[in-house]
Amino acid sequence: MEKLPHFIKSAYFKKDYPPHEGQEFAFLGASNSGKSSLINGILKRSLCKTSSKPGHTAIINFFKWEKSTILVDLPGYGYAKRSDKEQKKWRRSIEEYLKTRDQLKLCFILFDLKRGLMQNDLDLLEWLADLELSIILVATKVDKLNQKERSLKLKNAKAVADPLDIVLTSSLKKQGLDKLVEIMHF
Ligand SMILES: Nc1nc2c(ncn2[C@@H]2O[C@H](COP(=O)(O)OP(=O)(O)O)[C@@H](O)[C@H]2O)c(=O)[nH]1
Ligand SMILES: [Mg+2]
Repeated sequence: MEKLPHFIKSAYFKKDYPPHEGQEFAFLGASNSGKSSLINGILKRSLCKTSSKPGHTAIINFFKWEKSTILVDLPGYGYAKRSDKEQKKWRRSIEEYLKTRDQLKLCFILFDLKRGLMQNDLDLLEWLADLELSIILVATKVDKLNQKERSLKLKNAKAVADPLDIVLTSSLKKQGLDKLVEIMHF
């Protein structure tokens, strides 16, 4: 019997993606938006490396979660210290994945609620919509805000993201993760 969950592999390009007949859910967002922490929260294991130093890799990581479901940690964007060459490699890598991965069922786009939606996030939203991919917006680290700040930030984000819905999460407090699980099981 296969042990679940587990890390499958890392890849830059399609030739190295793991073959399988199940479905994939991708996690996208700026560096430091909390992608790896959220994936660990869903896996209920610390399999995915998290970091307070953003943007150190531009690699795609595949994690097997359930029998026929794989979670994909895509490299974060908007990391200014990346060189032009790295930036190009990042774009090629992420673009190839989004354009060619038949198993991709849904993209979760994460953003730190305290920072709000940034231009990079909006560009990504537009790009994914052009590719006709399904999108769910996920606000992260909501534990950093009190109730009042939270509703204000959410209101601002909703105004920009309309008509997309936003799921509120905190990996730290294990909030909202069940909602994401529910969406993936739907
Ligand atoms: N307060 C708080 N911090 C978080 C949360 N999720 C992630 N972080 C922190 O944010 C930083 C970046 O997280 P990480 O998961 O590595 O983000 P990634 O770069 O998008 O994969 C780390 O220092 C985490 O500890 C959360 O729910 N609450
Ligand atoms: Mg990460």
